[in-house]
Amino acid sequence: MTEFPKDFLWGGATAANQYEGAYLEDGKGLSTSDVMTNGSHTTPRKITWIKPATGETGYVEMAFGKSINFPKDAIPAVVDGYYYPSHTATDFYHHYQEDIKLMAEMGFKYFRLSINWARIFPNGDDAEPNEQGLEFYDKVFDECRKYGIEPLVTLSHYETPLNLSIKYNSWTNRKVIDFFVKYAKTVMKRYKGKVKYYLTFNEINCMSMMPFVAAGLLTDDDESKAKGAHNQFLASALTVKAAHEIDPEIKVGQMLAFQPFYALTADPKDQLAALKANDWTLFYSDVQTGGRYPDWILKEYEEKGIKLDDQPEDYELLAKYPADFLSFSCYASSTITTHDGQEVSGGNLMGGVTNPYLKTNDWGWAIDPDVLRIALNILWDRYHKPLWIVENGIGVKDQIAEDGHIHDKERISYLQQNLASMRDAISLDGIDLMGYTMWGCIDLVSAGTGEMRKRYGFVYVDRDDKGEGTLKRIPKDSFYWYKKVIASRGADL
Ligand code: BGP
Repeated sequence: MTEFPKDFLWGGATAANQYEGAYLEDGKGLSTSDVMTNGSHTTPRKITWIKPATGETGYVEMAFGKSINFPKDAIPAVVDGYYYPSHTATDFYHHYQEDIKLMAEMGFKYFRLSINWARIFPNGDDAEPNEQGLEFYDKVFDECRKYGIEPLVTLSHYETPLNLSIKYNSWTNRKVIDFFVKYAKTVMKRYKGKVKYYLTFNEINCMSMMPFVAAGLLTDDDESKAKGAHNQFLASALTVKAAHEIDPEIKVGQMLAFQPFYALTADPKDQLAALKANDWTLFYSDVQTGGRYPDWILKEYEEKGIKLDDQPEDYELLAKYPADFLSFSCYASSTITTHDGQEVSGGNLMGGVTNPYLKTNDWGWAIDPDVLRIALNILWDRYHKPLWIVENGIGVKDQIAEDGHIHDKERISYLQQNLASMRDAISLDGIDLMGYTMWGCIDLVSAGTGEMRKRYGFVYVDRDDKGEGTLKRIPKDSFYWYKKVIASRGADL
């Protein structure tokens, strides 16, 4: 069997709000994820709010593709009587030494984590950073270094400081660009020599589907989302510029949620629908990685009467400082049709209909290893920039067997096929794939449902959907399997 390249970056991925817990410890401020309750496969998560003038409380539901405009005069807030999974999560904050040791045992070269922005700037717009927050990540990076693990840092992973949402309506306001760039510069300077790879915004395109969750917007009309995207693009360009000035060794990547759309039939109408749906995702990489707005979106903005709060020099900046590499998440494919009467696929972030050729997991996500090779080819052909799969994996309701172990065959089989697909993309298609960080390498809270039982990890964490459990870490069968895969550089899947 062909091996993966010698310098392939093997590892796993996490996000602060789903993993760290300690949501108010050591000076951390509230972030958007801290006001999100748990949900389930059938019941959406809720974002709770308060009306400061009257004390009235309530919630809006976070259902994919559904509008979530907050009521007038309401601000998102932590409210009594709800369970908020991010407050404790799986407590990486107090388990980082144990967890990094487990990652080292598997042979990780890279550990993707996010810095929680509200640990560094608790309100987002503070004059000075919070030293205790900075110290925490110093300890984490030093621990990684002990084992020769490099960190891959996401600067913003669905955890905008809540104050920025309330005070500025988040990314709709150009002021937030400055706050973000200040934060980015603060951490890039502080961790110079410790962190080489950064990602700006996790799944930047998800702002169009869930503007509050992904980017902290309190409004979700098309103009707000267009402005939000524009301002994030500018923040990304300015971060690339600053990174190269601080240390030419630093590389700043884009992070896109890429779940390619297939047409259900050969009907040209379906083909066109799939093409346009993919264009919507790729708009974000056309700008952030490609450096320019595609013509069709400018036409669309014009037709809808959408006005960006832009300046002519914005476009020079975008062209001059595109992302150094393009990373993406890819769990599944989506299927689209213009024909009525098709079964709608369940639980799928991007929507779409059931693909008759594919099985799904318990949450309705299509199991489709070929989609990685397809996604890699599309992105490589379009941008010719190094690619990195920074999220992929399968959510499974793992159980501890009578022998005390977790026999997660389904996960191993999913990953075997997915890795084979990546290997083909490298060896048969000549694609520059830098690495792979499997999502949720140690069990953590699900972003979509807030559940614990939707588990992705190589390591089981004893915690349930109510936040109860000992937090004990137990390696699953996939832990030993992945260790063997990394040791054999993918020859032994
Ligand atoms: C991506 C997010 C992650 C992660 C993953 C799995 O969209 O970047 O934060 O959670 O999806 O999704 P879920 O947790 O809903 O299963």
